[in-house]
Amino acid sequence: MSSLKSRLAEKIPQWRADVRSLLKEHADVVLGEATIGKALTGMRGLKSLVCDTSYLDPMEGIRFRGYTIPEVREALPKPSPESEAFPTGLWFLLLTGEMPTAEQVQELEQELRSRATVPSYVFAALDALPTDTHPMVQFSTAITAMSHGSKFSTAYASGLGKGDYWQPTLEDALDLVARLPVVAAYIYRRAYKGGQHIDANPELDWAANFAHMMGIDNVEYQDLMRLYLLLHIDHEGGNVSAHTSHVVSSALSDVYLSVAAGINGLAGPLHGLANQECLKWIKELMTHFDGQVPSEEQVRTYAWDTLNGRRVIPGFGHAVLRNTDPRYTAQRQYSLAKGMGEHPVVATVHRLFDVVPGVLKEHGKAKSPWPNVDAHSGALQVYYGVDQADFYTVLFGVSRAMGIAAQIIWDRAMGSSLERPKSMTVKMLQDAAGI
Ligand code: CMX
Repeated sequence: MSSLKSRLAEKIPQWRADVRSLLKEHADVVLGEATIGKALTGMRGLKSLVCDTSYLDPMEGIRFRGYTIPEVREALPKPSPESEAFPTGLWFLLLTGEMPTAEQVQELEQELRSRATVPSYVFAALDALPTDTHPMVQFSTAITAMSHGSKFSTAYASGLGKGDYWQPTLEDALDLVARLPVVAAYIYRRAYKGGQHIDANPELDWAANFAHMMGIDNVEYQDLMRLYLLLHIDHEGGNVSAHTSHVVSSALSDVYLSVAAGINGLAGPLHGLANQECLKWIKELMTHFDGQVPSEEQVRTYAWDTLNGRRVIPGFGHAVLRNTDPRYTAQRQYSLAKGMGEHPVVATVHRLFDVVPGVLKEHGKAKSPWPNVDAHSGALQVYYGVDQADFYTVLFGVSRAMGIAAQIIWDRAMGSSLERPKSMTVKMLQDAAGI
């Protein structure tokens, strides 16, 4: 048994006991209130989900199993002391709650390498789509198609007991995570490089191999890929993609179907697609001002034009965060440390940081005027020549699928219930309000 699986097998009985005891002895403890306001505003802030992999504090940002972003970047195993940490190590941490050793990460990397063969029917399904199909549609299609080989669904059909659901779910998750870079690189090469595909390099780690299969063998980009895939991995349970996958998975749909559902949510412009929208907005802004890095005044004018046109400024604001997203800060620091600040797109992103929050504050609508992860990620990709903005949400999705899969494994291990909240009619709300 791999050390990942054995750590889970050892820990799950205690986690189950903790959850059972909460349910048996404290089920009536009130966590928050469902009000008419919450029902009509997307349940914003309603405490009604459980997620152990990560927690999002409005001011501090994300913590992965209790660790901040700087802490995981420092403590997780790395290919070399100067490199970024292996995102697969963070997946181990999300799954088990334990900081992995270098040996455990190497074992997981090897496990993923051995599972990375994508069934030919997945490529056939992709090849049946027009090449200009949005990359997120292609990505979702490929993930859905892989459900054909789900080990969970086969085991479930054979009468698998509930206590063991997590085991074939872990198998499916390992297969899925192993294959995602192959699938995503296939989509990239198909969409933008004339379908000239590149084989995996077994010498490389999971993240670096993704960069290699995209066709970028620059070691700096491989390191950026590690950082990118680490930063986007998980953002607790209530965001659109994780929440959607959780609901679908609660019906015991397999990992592929559940993750694909979340990926479809990630493809929305208010969620993951904001990274695409942000780069497009920046390019339009720059084009508007002769392709130069715009001045502060020009950014202010353009931001106001966007707001007055009743559009959102992509990459700014957040449903939970009320401060600059530490995922943004990590990317900004990375760009400055690597001397990327002079690149016109990176410089424009930094100028937006100086201007847009002030504009959004003056506008007075957004509860948070600060940048989120999507405000910076595209500029780093452009720096290394990946300027196909339509592909950016696939990069996000490769990473986020890991966090979602970890959450699903936890749900299965805990025997989480079918998700079925109660809806009400507007008339019922009016009655409740005494109208
Ligand atoms: N530009 C313009 N208006 C904005 C805004 C922005 N960046 N952020 C919020 N607002 C507006 C909202 O549209 C809303 O307007 P209405 O009252 O007319 O509907 C008002 O401010 C209040 O919204 P909020 O409570 O602050 O924000 P929400 O929780 O409703 O939405 C989010 C959060 C992220 C969808 C919103 O800030 C937004 O649209 N941002 C731009 C898109 C973006 O960057 N999304 C990525 C988020 C991170 C991720 O999931 O990847």
